[in-house]
Amino acid sequence: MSPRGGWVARPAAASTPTRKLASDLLDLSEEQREIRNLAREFAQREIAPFISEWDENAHFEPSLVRKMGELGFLGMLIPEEYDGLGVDTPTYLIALEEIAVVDASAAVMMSVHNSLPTQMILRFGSDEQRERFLRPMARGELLGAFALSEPEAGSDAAALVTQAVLDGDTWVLNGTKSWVTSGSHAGVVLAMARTDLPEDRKGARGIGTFIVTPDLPGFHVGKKEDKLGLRSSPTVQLTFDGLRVPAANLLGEPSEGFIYAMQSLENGRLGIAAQAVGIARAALEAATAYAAGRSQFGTPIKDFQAIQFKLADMATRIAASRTLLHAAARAKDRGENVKQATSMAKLFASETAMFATNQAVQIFGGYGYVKDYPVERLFRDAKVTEIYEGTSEIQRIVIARELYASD
Ligand code: COS
Repeated sequence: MSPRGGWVARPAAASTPTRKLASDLLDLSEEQREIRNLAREFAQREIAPFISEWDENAHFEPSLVRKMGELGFLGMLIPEEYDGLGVDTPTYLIALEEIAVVDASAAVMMSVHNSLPTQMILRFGSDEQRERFLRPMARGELLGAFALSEPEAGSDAAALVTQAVLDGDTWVLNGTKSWVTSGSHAGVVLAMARTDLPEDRKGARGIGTFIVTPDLPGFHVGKKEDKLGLRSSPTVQLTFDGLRVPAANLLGEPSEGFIYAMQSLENGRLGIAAQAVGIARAALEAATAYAAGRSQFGTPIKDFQAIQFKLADMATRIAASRTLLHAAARAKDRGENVKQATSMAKLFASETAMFATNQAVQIFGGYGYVKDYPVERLFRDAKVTEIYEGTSEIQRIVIARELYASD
C-alpha cells in the first residue's frame, strides 16, 4: 500500500502485503483459482487507481457495469442458457471477496445484482420474464436493484405501505422505497408493494414483487444519500407516483412477494458476508504491510506483541468468517435450509469487518485517521455491513428463532 499524498513526509509501508488468507482454507479448484485471479486483476487494473477519487467525489463509474458484465461478473449465478456463467455459490463468493478487497462499493453493486434481482427472476419468474430480463442482466446490459425498505419500514420490512392496485391489465403503484443500492442506474428494480387493500390487510402475505423498469410512467429517482462509506455506490430513494406496471411484470403470486424477498435475502446475506470478508482482508493486508515498514522506539512495530496480537486476532476472525461463509454457501447449494447459517455468516463477517478495520486504524495510529492511507475508508465502508440486508440485531433474531423452529 502506498500513500496517496505527494509531498508530505509519510512512513513507508512494506511493499509485499500478505496474501495467505486469500485461499488457505478454501481448497480451490482450478476454475475457482482462475476466476479469483481474473477478479483480482480486474479490480487492481480497473478500480484500484481511481478508488480514492471516486470515494471522495461519491462518484459511481457506470463503465464498471459494462466491464464487469463482459467478464461475466454480473451473471455469475445465472445459468449459461441465459448467458450467465452458471458457477456455484462458493465460486461467486470468491470473486466477490476479491472485488471487495479493492472496492467495497463495486462489491455491493455486484452482490445486490447477483444475489437479489437476478436470483428472484430466475427462481420465481416466468419463462417470458427470464427471457426478457435475465439475459441482458447476465451480460451487464441491465443493472439490477432491490427495493424492499421504505422510510417507515426498515427492520420491520413487512410494515411497508407502498400500494399496488390492479387496473385492468396494469398494476398502479404509489409509494416511496428507500436505501435502494444502484437505484439511480438500474435497468430493472425488483420492488415490493402491498397488493392487499387497506380494509383487508394480510400482513406479510399481502405483498407482491414487481419487475419495475425506469422507463415506466411514474418512476422517479429521488434523494441520493450522502453516505459515511460506500460512497461510490449510489443509494437512492425511488418514488412511484401512479407508476403503471404491466400485469406481466408481477413476479409469481401477488401475495407471496415478501416470502420471495426473504428467501432471496438469504443469498444477499452471503454476498454481504463475502464483501465484509474482503473489507477485513484489505484492512489486514494494509496493517500487516504498514507494521513491517513503520518503526518506533528503534524497532519495526510488527515486532511488538501489542501489534502482533491485533494482527493475529484479525487474521483468525477473517479465517473463521470465510470458513463459516463457505460452509453456508455449500449447504445452500446442497439445497439445505440455510436461513440460520446465512444469518450467522453475515453477522460474524460484518462484525469481523468492523473489528478488523478498527484494529487497522489503531495500528496505523494518526496515519490511520487521515486519507493518505486506505484504512480510514475501509473503516467507513465496514460499518454498513452491520446494517444493510438485515442489521446485526435482525440476524441475531433470525438465528435465535431458528433454534426453536420445528423444521
Ligand atoms: N424464507 C422463507 N420465508 C420466510 C423467511 C425466509 N428466510 N423469513 C420469513 N419468512 C416467512 C415466514 O415464514 C412468514 O410466513 P407465514 O406467513 O407463512 O408465517 C412470513 O415470512 C413472515 O415472517 P415473520 O413472521 O418471521 O415476519 P416478521 O415480520 O416477524 O419479520 C424479519 C421477519 C424480522 C426476519 C424480517 O422482517 C427481516 O428480515 N427484516 C429485515 C429486512 C431486511 O433485511 N431489510 C434489508 C433490505 S436490503 S437494504
